[in-house]
Amino acid sequence: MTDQPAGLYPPSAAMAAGAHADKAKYDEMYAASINDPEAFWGEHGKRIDWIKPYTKVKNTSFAPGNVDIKWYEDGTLNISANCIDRHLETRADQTAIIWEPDSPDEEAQHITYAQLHEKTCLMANSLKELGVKKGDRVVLYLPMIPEAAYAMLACARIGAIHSIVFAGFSADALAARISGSNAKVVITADGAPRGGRVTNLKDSVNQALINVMHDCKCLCVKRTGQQIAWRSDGDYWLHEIEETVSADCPPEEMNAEDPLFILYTSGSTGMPKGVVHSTGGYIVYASMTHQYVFDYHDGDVFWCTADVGWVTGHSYIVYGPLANGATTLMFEGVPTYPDAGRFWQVCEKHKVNQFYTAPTAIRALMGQGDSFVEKYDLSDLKLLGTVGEPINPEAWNWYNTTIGKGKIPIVDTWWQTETGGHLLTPLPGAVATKPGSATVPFFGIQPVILEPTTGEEIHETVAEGVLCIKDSWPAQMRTVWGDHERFEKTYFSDYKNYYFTGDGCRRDADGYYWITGRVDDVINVSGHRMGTAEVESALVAHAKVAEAAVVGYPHDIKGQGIYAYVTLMSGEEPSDELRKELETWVRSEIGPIAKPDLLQWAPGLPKTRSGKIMRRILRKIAEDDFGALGDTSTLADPSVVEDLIENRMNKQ
Ligand code: 6R9
Repeated sequence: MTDQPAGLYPPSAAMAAGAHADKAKYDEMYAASINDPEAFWGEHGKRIDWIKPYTKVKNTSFAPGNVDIKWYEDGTLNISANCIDRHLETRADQTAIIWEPDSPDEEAQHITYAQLHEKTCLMANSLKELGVKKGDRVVLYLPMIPEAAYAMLACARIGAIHSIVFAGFSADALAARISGSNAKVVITADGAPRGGRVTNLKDSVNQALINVMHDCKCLCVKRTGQQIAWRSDGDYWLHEIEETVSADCPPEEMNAEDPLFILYTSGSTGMPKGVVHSTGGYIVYASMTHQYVFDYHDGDVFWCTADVGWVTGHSYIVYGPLANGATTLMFEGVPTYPDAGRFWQVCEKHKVNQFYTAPTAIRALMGQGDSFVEKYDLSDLKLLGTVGEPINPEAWNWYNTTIGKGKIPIVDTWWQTETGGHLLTPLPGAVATKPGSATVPFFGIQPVILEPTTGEEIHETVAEGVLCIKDSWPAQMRTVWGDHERFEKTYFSDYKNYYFTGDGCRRDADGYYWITGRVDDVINVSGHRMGTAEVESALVAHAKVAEAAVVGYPHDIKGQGIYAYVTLMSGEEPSDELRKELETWVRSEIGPIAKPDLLQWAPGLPKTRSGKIMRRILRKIAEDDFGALGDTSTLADPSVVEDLIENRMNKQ
């Protein structure tokens, strides 16, 4: 056993020796990245093939009223060429994507770089056939099948902007996103097998398109072969169009600042916003973090278990790994089907070297016992990663001992849809880890902790407050789709001249960062972001609901669960039936991930005299923490709180 202090896990000598960066290298590169960002990113931008090389590197401003972020602004490139074509000379026959289907009985696919090139070109030409041009938006609503990667790369190839909608979102949520980006085409599949059940995606698309006012075509991938309803006009099978188009599609020359994708994410107010990422800086940063953080080496098999519908899937299933010429694994299924050994069976089967997942999955599997792990040979694993939420010590220990056998590093990566890639993370050969801490900044990242009310930067090493970032990095989001003002207001107005992350954070005496959770009304359910405002507006859209307030509460598996307080219209009576009706309603308005875990009938909600709902109190009640409600004297009607507590205790 080691004689290391409890809670500190330094890189093994072997790891440090073989890694892309050891401690000295990390220190040197980090210092260089901060002292002279122009020189640092100018140099590392060269990891990407440019059509026209950049002469300018960084041109960024966080100044109030003038937030403007540009990287490599006079360079041109194509991301699909960087992820495919440039590897063809040396890696044409190397597997680019290993695809593992939902059912272990169905055969896996190994797609080589040469095949990826052909498939992407066919998809790109099919999109062109449907009239898609540079700058047009294409929505993807797909299962985790290779076509999802082809579609992303095909859009990038012809300069179309993709907007992926997680296939678990409802038809209504899909319609809002298709309309919001005025998409020309939506790409979907007939059905999506997941966990042994099949959802009919095409049906959801049909339903969504009824509510879309502009003309939007639908390109459909045949996945299951099930019966589907075809619209009278505007529907196309991918395999049919592909028969008519060329298998060669020259990549479009894109400016570094041309948008690559839009990805909707939840915020503290209003409806989800379309986060816009651009081309040059994004791919430099996604590929560099993929290489250094996972210590990816040629020939390794890398598996990120996220869905491509989330940013993690964008950066670390598709763009980062493929830009590095990696072999990336794409999994269609779920961790518990056919049983809780599925992840480990896939690791053994495909000799996975780096495995990257979310704490919620680890907690769910940990609860099923070790026998599901012990059946499989996990000796190819060299590194484990986590993302999405803070990892609790029990889950960390289980991941470390049961999966990693106490021998391999765990990288806890903190980042966001908005950041495009990892910002706080250990490099496995360089940084000693502490369970529960995302440790230290990646190259070029200057985290600061501000006192929340004054906005003053806390310079002492030991600090607690809100986490902001002082200066731009290449993969930073550029704007909110169609609403630059909202971009400035959301991220740059509470704390001037900083990027505000929305997270609370503590810095310890060693300078390590510990994320303490969101400080806004965003909750983190199974690693997925959900705005409480979104769930509230779905609830109040129901005819029988007068008012609703939604908060997060601690949940053993999901991290946070959704707790909804619902006030009914007068004349309506609470019932189990109505509770079910409301749950189904939220599922159809947003999707299954937004379904309240607990729904409490609230005759009234605690409000200030000015009518503001006091969420602080609702959070405490949801947490069963009745002793710490704080000051309730400003409430318009304090008796409301007693009612809520009583009902909570009766677990109605
Ligand atoms: C990549 C991703 C972002 C929010 C973020 C924070 C939480 C993500 C974390 C983490 C603690 C980590 N978060 N990684 N909290 N430790 N390693 O998850 O993006 O869906 O936009 O969520 O998730 O609260 O602000 P996104």
